[in-house]
Amino acid sequence: MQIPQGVKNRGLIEFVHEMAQVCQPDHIQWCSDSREEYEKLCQKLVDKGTFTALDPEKWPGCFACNSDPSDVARVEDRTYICSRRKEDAGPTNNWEDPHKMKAKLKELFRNSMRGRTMYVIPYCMGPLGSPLSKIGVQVTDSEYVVVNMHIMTRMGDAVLDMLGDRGEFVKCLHSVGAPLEPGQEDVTWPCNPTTKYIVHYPEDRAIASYGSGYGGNALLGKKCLALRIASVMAKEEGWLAEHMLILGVEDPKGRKTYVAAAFPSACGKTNFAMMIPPGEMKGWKVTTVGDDIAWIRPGKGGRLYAINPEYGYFGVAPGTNAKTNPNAMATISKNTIFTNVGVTPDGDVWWEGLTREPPPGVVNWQGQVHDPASGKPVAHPNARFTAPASQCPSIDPNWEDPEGVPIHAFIFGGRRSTVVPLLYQSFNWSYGVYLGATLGSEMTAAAFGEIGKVRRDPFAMLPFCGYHMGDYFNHWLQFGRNLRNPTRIFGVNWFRKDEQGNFLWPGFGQNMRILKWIVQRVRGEVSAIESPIGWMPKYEDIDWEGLDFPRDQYDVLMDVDREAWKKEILTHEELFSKMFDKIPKEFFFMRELMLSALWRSPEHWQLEPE
Ligand code: TSX
Ligand code: MN
Repeated sequence: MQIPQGVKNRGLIEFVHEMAQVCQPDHIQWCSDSREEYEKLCQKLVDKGTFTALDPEKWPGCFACNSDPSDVARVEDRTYICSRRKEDAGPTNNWEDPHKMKAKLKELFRNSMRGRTMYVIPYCMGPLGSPLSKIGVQVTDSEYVVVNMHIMTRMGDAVLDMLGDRGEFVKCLHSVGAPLEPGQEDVTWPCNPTTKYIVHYPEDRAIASYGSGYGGNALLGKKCLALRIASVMAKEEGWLAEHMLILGVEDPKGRKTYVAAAFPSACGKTNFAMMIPPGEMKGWKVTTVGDDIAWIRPGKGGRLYAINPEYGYFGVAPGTNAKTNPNAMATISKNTIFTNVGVTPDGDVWWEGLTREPPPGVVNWQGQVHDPASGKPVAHPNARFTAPASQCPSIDPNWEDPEGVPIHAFIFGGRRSTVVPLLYQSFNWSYGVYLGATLGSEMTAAAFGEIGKVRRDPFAMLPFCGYHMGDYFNHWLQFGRNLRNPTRIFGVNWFRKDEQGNFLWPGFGQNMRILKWIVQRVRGEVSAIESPIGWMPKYEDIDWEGLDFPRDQYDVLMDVDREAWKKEILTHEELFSKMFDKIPKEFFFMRELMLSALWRSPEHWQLEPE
């Protein structure tokens, strides 16, 4: 094996050597961060028929590709946390004994890269040189993975420098699980249609992914490292690795407030991270630090600081358009990879929600000319774009600050058509942790269960926590005990509906009005009403400039129905029963406090003194 000059780390050389011994690739290629390498690999993917170059006038530097129909999403039932002890993985993760799993995977990976090239990708999650960043090295036999990693991570020589000769890194092994016999022709999306494994070894800081080429399963820096492995590191080292967007709010005086927000899937996280305030709110601006993951640590002044470990966006395409997210549209206008969208004969792309009607002759994600009568969608509902974060017009000037940005508020939100009001503020840190732990969202796609049913997704971390969820709640509580001035926590729900099924809140850019109240609360500039479920804004304290939103509609949107809330709180029990042995005792007290407060009728809800 030829080792490039810049590689001095013994552990790295050993790792690559060992992986090559097992996987038996035809070639080994060490990756750099060069544009030349990126373009060469894109061209290779075009030559193989995987990529289609889009119209260079309309979509400069953009490509589209379709995955195998069996390889369109994360595979949660094939995702494992192989901690030494089963109870460390907890009841919400799949677990297998790490020795047994390694033996099984060794057989799967044996010769798995025959006929292919093994690419070695040294990458950094977080700004280069930041004390908050973590290094990973992924070996993979997928060119699609390499070009996506070019966009989603900082990679190459600078990372090798950071790693030095003794630095530690997360070992990431990936194979599509489709070796080629001599002379065998490749398919456009190699993967293993029957066998897939996404395996994490938290104590070893190692990840092995087999059989899938799809983003969340194959770009190991994202969900696998930056959430599952990092959450374990964070618990041990006293920080937080969260499934949160980070945005900045600038007020008319130029003062900046950063917030981090957790939402389950299908709540419009990327839209919120890139939100454009309504024109009437002159001088208010939103900037984007990240749309998916936040690493958060206590820092200067007893405050929390956060980085976005990622370098790009791997966002859902359907529903994205010039109205819902103009900043995303600008971000993906060049140098973007589209996966499982529709493509027109003249090199344009299309997905549901981009425009009203699909363009004539558009080819769907399965490669067939779209037939409107078929009822089949043009784009897969989980179709994605991979785009550089630096291309986002609202990118925050401090998004690559190695110290991170100071976080002044946390927001938890879900998609709830009933019960949960538009906006409320937690009384304190522990109650805020309870709000995060009981986060729930209504299902919008049949693929995830009964439509309209509330699915609990604590902190939006259920599929991404690398250890016992009960231990995770306790870590959040403990984290707050160590903060001199705990960050304020808020709950939001953009999705409440009236009896006729209409959304009560216009959402999108209008959410700026909600952010403004949050910013004012953080600064102690506005009072609130003490309801049983938290502090809530008075109608006259929301900025209604340019929006006709009558008080009676506000009252419906903010209503706390006491009977509905008693029922809601009882459903929290269901969630906790699963991990009863490790649920913090605070949660039970919190529930009793809330239940008793719900006996008090609204006319007795107190206004907090100014
Ligand atoms: O992303 C959304 N956000 C956050 C934006 C900053 N979506 C899309 C969710 C799907 C991924 C929303 N949908 C939001 C929202 O705030 N609100 C809604 C619900 C809604 C949908 C359509 C309208 C209004 C609300 N249309 C009109 O009022 C015309
Ligand atoms: Mn996510």
